[in-house]
Amino acid sequence: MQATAIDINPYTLMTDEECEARIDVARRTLGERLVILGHHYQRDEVFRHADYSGDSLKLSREAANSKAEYIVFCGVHFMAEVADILSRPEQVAILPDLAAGCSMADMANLANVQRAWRELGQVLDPDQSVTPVTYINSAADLKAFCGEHGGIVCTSTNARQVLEWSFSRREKVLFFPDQHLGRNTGYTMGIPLDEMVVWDYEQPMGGLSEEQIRKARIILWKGFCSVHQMFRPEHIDRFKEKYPDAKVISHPEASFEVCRKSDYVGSTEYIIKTIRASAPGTRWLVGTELNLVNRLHEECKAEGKSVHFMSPTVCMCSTMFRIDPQHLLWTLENLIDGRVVNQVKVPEREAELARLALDRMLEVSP
Ligand code: CIZ
Ligand code: SF4
Repeated sequence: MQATAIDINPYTLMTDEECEARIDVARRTLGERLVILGHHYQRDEVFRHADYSGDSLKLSREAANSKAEYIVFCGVHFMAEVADILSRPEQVAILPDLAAGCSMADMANLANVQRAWRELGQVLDPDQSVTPVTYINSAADLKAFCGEHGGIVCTSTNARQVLEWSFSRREKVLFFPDQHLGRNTGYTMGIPLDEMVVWDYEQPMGGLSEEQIRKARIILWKGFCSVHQMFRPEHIDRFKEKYPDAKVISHPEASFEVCRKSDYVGSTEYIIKTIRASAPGTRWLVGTELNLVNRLHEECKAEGKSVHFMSPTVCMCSTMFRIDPQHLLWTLENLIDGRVVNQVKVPEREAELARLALDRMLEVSP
């Protein structure tokens, strides 16, 4: 049996600088047994220690290909679950702070989705006519639900390809938990707004009439990201008044109105690529998480590009922010002592079904 883990408390009193040097030592000590994956929304003090950085699609591929014994995921809970599901059974996925969840992912749960499926069954046969699509920002049991019902996972990078795959099989999609990603993607594929209805999971039949359900192509779960909902069309208008030549780029988790007013819409990987490829001197207004925008600002200023954050108020993802150098160091020093703390392990049957839905996604992804 493993001895008790090292207490976290003394670590919480350490400064970021003290942690930094010890994290470097720990990484060297663990060598190839360890891989650290860092999501784009991580704060700099953590992000700089990542062996690989990316969005959840890229990082899930890194997890699937990694040979390391320990996969330490600096991101949020659903990402560590995906790493566990796609890695080999003997590999261990770790989330440095288990309280790092995602408020959007929490807006859909298995009981609510199963109820929606049953209620849709009063109007049509969902297993014949509806593909369940879950955004990767969701718990593993929802990915398993999709695996079991002929459905699929998507990320903001591959949402279009995933919806095309879904419509080639069944006439409708139930899309959860993010209504905005579903609506913004559906609209660019030519689906009119009145054929995308919102399923309010707190109401019987999602608050919809039989006719609305029959007519709908996409049934959008009433979920959203608390960070991306802060961006408003007025922010874009005000910026454009000041800088008429500026370019606007937004994440598809932002509202329909914000995305319509943006010149470009896409995932974090897309945002980074587009800004990096732009001409020197370009001015950008960016609607996504603050840590990423700040890093782009720093990186691009040498080329004379200026990168601005869309909201006048500071909006960071507070759960991503929970991963700090103190928790990362605590995790690594426990590993050096032979103890695994904060492992994320998806039950076997659930993982098997979730893998089905994730594999379908990886196959159709660009
Ligand atoms: O898929 C991801 O990693 C998230 C949450 C955002 C993005 O667009 O990269
Ligand atoms: Fe979840 Fe939004 Fe944070 Fe992404 S930015 S992890 S969707 S709460």
